[in-house]
Amino acid sequence: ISMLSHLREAIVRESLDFVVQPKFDGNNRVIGAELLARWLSAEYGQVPPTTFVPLAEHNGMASALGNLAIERAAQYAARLATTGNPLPVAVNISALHVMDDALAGTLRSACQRHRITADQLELEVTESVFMENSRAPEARIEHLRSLGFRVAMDDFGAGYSSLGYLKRLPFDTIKIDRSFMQDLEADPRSRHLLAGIVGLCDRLGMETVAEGVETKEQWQLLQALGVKQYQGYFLGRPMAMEQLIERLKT
Ligand code: G
Ligand code: G
Ligand code: MN
Ligand code: NA
Repeated sequence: ISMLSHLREAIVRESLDFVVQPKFDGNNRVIGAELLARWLSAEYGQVPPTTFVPLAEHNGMASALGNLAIERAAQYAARLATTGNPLPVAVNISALHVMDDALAGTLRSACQRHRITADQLELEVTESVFMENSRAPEARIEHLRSLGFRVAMDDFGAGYSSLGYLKRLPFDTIKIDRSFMQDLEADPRSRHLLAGIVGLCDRLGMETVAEGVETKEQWQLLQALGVKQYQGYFLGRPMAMEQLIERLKT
């Protein structure tokens, strides 16, 4: 049997795991968490999401995977709130799923069942949402935002990023791709670009998150460049929800 049929079964049986990676403010306080899918297969071992997410997307399972993630994100957001930390939980949403008519209803239903408000969920979409959809995704994303869900542009600067996307759509947050962090110390051009993106987003009323912060040196440089939100191995790796709750107690 193929990996695809095992993946289909894992999704149908809801046997994927979800870890969370915290996001931090400049004072190292946790301000939210991103949900990340993990698949431990009996046949293939730990399969990376860079393998199984595209496999799901290319085989009609983008929404099924996304629905599982939304359900878990809502559950985790409710859990965080009961521990006194009503932090938003961010969920990665495939470009195809954004255009699914059922998405808004799925999100609202998850919020109702878990007794959370829309602003306790954040949707992370990549710029591929603009390239893979022939119909304009603006209306869908505006609708989701009008319902109170926060929407972030993920991996900004990774691909054929166009400033036009920022013009077309007011995102709540821009997540600056980790490729910018990698040469931050060595390359002044990267620093100028990053500072420019942060300034631009400030003026457009969008928050910025630096992703993939791996070293103290990068983190210090980012502080100096005006970044206010951070994510990356230096500050916190993806972890089980229980671990995050323990960490929030200290
Ligand atoms: O967690 P990790 O760095 O291994 O994730 C690799 C890629 O898989 C990232 O692009 C991430 O956004 C994506 N990813 C992780 N979990 C999910 C998920 O639940 N849904 C979708 N659509 N993508 C995910
Ligand atoms: O595309 P997206 O930003 O959703 O991808 C998140 C992925 O990035 C996850 O797979 C996560 O494991 C990974 N990640 C998170 N922090 C870091 C980091 O500091 N360095 C690297 N290389 N990857 C990271
Ligand atoms: Mn993401
Ligand atoms: Na990202």
